[in-house]
Amino acid sequence: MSSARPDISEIRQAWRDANLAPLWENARAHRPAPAPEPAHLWSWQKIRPLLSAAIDIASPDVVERRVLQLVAPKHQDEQRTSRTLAANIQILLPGEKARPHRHTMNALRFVLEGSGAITVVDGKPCPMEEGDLILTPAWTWHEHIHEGRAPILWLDALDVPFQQYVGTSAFESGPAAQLPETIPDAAFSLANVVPDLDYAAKDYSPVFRYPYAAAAAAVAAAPPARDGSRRVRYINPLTGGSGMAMMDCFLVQLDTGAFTLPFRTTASSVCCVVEGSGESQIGSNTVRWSKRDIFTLPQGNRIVHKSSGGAARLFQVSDRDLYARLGLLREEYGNISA
Ligand code: 1HN
Repeated sequence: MSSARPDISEIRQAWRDANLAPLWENARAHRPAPAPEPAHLWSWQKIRPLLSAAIDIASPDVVERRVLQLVAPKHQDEQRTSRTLAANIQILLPGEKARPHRHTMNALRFVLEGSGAITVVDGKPCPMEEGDLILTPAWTWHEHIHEGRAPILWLDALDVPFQQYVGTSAFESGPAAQLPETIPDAAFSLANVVPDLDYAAKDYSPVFRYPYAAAAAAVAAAPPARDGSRRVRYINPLTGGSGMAMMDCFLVQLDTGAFTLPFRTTASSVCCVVEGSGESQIGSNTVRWSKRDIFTLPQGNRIVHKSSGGAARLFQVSDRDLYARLGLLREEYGNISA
């Protein structure tokens, strides 16, 4: 008697029981990359009243932070803004405080509306005025205190999705028993003179605050970058590298009427309109934007920006430097098919 042919359903069950799976039936294997994810716009005019609604519903006396997450349609399940970044809006009323804590996730604050708050980072008070960028890097203690006269709203951007993926998220409530040493900002008051210290000591900028007026003056004077926009990068003055390991920030100026050269990158960004209005072609979508709007530039899309009316300025937070250090950054300029 010849031996019976093996029964395929029995083999499948045996594979499952042994935690084995045939690669040739995996829909993701050996396929071209999926089409780039579409850009998403949060129009300030539309979301501003919805942000106000959080004021009565959540108080920082009770919840850790009064924050609404900007969840991109493609990332609903993970509640994130892009593959690596979580962008949120935080609101604080005059007299309110958001208590101190620290976490392994890097975070930044970019002020959208209001003034008069401070973020205290490892004991250093960082004033928050419109357009200011404040870093609260990995494992630094931070709290927010608002002594202004009107609500303040800022964009929070964090590397939460990336750190969840790599399994490094940790959190600790304050107050801090002991604060690490910091370097006074006065030691960095001249851009081309910095303290002579061990560069490798920390992988984030020792200066946490980047005031808008100075950044805006710098970008206005910057020569055009490869795509034709004027761009400045928010760096760590000790290394010339990105301000924090996982988030790389830029201020972009689009001069009146000019189009940028088409650009495509494997990195993703979240943009926030600081001044002016305009439109961006992002893949097959056209996003029309004005002051305080927030939109995504998901990886792989062909991107062209244009200001309408006068010059426009965009704040951009990206995972560009992270991808570059991992050997994953690919960038193209010019003749790119949509
Ligand atoms: C956080 O620590 C803050 O400190 C805001 O203001 C938003 C979202 C996820 C995890 C930590 C803050 C956050 C956050």
